[in-house]
Amino acid sequence: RVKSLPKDFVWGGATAAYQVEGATQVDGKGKTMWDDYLKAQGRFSPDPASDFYHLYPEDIELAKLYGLNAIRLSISWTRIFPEGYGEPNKSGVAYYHRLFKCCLDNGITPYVSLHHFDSPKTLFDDGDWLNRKTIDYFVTYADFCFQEFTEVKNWFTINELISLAFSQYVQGNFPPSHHFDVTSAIQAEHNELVAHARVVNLFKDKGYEGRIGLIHVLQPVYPYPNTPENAHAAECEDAFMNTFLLDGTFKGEYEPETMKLVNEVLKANDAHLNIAPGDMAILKKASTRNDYFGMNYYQPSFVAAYHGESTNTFNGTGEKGTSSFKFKGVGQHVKNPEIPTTDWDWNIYPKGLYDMLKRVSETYENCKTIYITENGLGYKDNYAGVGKVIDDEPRIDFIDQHIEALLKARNEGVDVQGYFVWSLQDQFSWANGYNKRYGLFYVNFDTQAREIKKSAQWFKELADTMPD
Ligand code: BGP
Repeated sequence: RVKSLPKDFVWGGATAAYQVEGATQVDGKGKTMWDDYLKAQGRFSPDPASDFYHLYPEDIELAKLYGLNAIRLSISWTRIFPEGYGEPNKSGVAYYHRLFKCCLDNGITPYVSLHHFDSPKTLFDDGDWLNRKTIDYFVTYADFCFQEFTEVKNWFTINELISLAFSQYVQGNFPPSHHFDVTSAIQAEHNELVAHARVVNLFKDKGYEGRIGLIHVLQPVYPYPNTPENAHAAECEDAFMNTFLLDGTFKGEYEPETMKLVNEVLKANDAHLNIAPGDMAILKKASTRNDYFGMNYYQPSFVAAYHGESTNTFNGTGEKGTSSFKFKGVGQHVKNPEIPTTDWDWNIYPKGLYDMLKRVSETYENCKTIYITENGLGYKDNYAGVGKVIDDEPRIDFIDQHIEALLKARNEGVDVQGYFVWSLQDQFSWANGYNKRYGLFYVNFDTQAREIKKSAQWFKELADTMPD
């Protein structure tokens, strides 16, 4: 089964600050939009998570031992600016210097995002990305990080703009839990794009050293069954979830064909988008200045037309078959019986990764180098005891098939230069908690002990195929 990796391939594991660090109330950290929300929800706590705040040396050491050469991290905005703005918090700044140093000392290159779903509570209360002041504060925070963390050479502005907007305002499983508030969703998508573009422009105008880009999760949409009506539903969902953001990022304009479909979605939901004067010029300017693109890929959706009222249920427990999603005037998610699914009802379809890589590289000439910045399998791993390797064969199969799809696209000319598995170590999942594990390394959340999974050994084997 073992294939080989290309020379200089970036081979990493991904994390996000709030999902791994824990230590949410130490060293002057401010609250994010999650702290009070999770407390009120009472299902699980972000403390101590994987206690990465204290145990990062161990995790970086494991990464090195198992053949990784890169890690995705995010900076928690509220460790640096507890309120989102104002005076920087020295201990937060010092923590990230220690963390980056540890990575670099071990030959693990850090790829760092500035925002991974963790808006400061103060700004969240004031409208989050719907309030344009958040954009200004984000630019100031970004500028501070570029000046301060000169040891970082690979930056991403925002992680998964669509997941944040969609989960907050359509699916309702992220705070503030709105359902089918389509106006807020599309506005948040647009405002986050403006924030990203302003940061890219600043990075380039000020001549900071290094590379910058953003991360989109791409979820291909296939009609099922393939009828003309369902094909149209798939196009609408695709425009709303993928094309709107890709156009905004790499063309600096929303193509007429994209807007036709997006407007159809907005109209069916009595929603509207407000584009402020000057926004499109900002997007245009940034559209040629991204050094690379981070693509996250998990699954496609299969869609049939739907014109009834919107309704959804979210499977956040891993009880197979409990999710449903019906979006008025867009479509409903259906099960394609030929496609296997996870316990959380996510479709397993590696070809979707290949399809998306081809599409992005063929459609967007400003999209240069691509890194797969997340891909992995949420799975209920079976703990085997202290010091015992955990058998996670289904995860190996999943990663193996996706690497295969990546290499196929690469062989056909798509410039993919790296792969980050989600996730490096087990961590908590925003809307699912601690039983949805993704890590190469198992975390015993009672003791914080790390155990090795077979997938980590497999990862190492593949790393060893890379030519020197
Ligand atoms: C992405 C996020 C990650 C992560 C992952 C898995 O959307 O960037 O933060 O959590 O998906 O999703 P989940 O935790 O919902 O299974």
